[in-house]
Amino acid sequence: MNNPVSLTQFLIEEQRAHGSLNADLRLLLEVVARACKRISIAVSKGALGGVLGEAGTGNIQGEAQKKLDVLSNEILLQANAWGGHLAAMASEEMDHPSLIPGEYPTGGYLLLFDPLDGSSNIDVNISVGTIFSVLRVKEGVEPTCEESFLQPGTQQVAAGYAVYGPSTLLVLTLGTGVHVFTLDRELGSFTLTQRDVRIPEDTQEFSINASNRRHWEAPMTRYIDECIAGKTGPRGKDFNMRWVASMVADVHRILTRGGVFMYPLDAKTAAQGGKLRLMYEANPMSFIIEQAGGKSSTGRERIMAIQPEALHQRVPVIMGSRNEVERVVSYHQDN
Ligand code: P6P
Repeated sequence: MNNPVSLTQFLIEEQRAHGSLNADLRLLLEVVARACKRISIAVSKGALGGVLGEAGTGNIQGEAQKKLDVLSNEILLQANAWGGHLAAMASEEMDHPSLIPGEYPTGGYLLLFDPLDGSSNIDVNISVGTIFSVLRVKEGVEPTCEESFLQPGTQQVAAGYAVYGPSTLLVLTLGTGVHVFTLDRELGSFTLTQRDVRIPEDTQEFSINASNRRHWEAPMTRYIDECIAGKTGPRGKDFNMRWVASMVADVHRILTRGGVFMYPLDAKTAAQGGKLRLMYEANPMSFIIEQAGGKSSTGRERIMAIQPEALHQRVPVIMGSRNEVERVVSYHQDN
C-alpha cells in the first residue's frame, strides 16, 4: 500500500476538512486506539498470557467477569486518566462512573465503553471487541455524576469499535462517515484501509440467536419465519443466518457485506428492557450503522432518539441494511 494513512494523519485531515475535531477529542481517539492495541496484544496471547478464564468477580450486569474483561477495563481507565480530555468514564464493567484521578486535569468529554464485548467467546478463541462512545459533558450537570451520561445517542460526537479477529480493526465515526483502520503490527499503528463504508441497503443474511424463538414477539417470529421460508415463501429469496454471539463481530460483518442484526425484546429479557446495553453497545453501534447508511431501531423507535433513564439501561436492537430494518419495523407497526 503506497502512502499509508495513519490514524493520526487521518484525524489531522478530518480536523482540516470538518473543523469538528479539537485537540482534546483527537487525543481521546488516539488514546483509545492505543488502549485497543494493548487489549489486542493481551487477547492474542491467549493461554500464553495467563489471562483466560474467570476473574472470580461479577459485574452490575450480573455476569461473571472474565480476567480479560477486568484487564481490558483497567487498560482503558489507565490510558485515559492523564490526558486532561475527559471529565469521567463509564463502563459495562463498573457500577458507577469512574472519576479522573485528582492529580490530573479534567476535560469536556465523557467516554463510555464495553471494554471486551463478547468475552464469553474468549476461551473458545472467537473474535471479540471493544466498543466505545464519546459524549460532551452535559451543560449545568455535575460532569462526573451518572446523570451527565444520560444523553440520547444523537448527542454522540464520536463512536467506534475495535474487533480482535484474524486482523485487529478499528472502526470509527466522527459523524462524517465510517472509516476502517487495520492494525499494522510491524509498525504498531492503525492504518486507514477503508474510507466511507456503506452498508448494502438490501440483504439475504440475518443474525439472531434462534434458540430464543419461543420467547419472541409475533412480529419477530413472522420476519424470521419468512426468511427461513426462502424462495418458496413471501420473500421469494433464500436467506443465510449467522450468529457469532459477539456483537462486534456480527455488526462488523453486517457493516462489511450487509445483513440485519437482531437482539429483539423477548419474554426472557422483557423485564430488563432487552439484552443489549443502550449507552455503550446499542448507541455507538447505531451511530456507526446510521453513518454507513443503515438503520437502527428497537422495532418501535430509533435507538439513537431514546432518552436514557439509567447508565446500564438495556434495549431491544434491530440494526443493519436499511430496507431490511424498515421491513422488521413495519411488522412491529402492523402488530
Ligand atoms: P447470547 C455478548 O455477551 C453480548 O453482549 C453481545 O456481544 C452478543 O451479541 C450477545 O451478548 C450474545 O447474547 O444470548 O446469544 O449469548
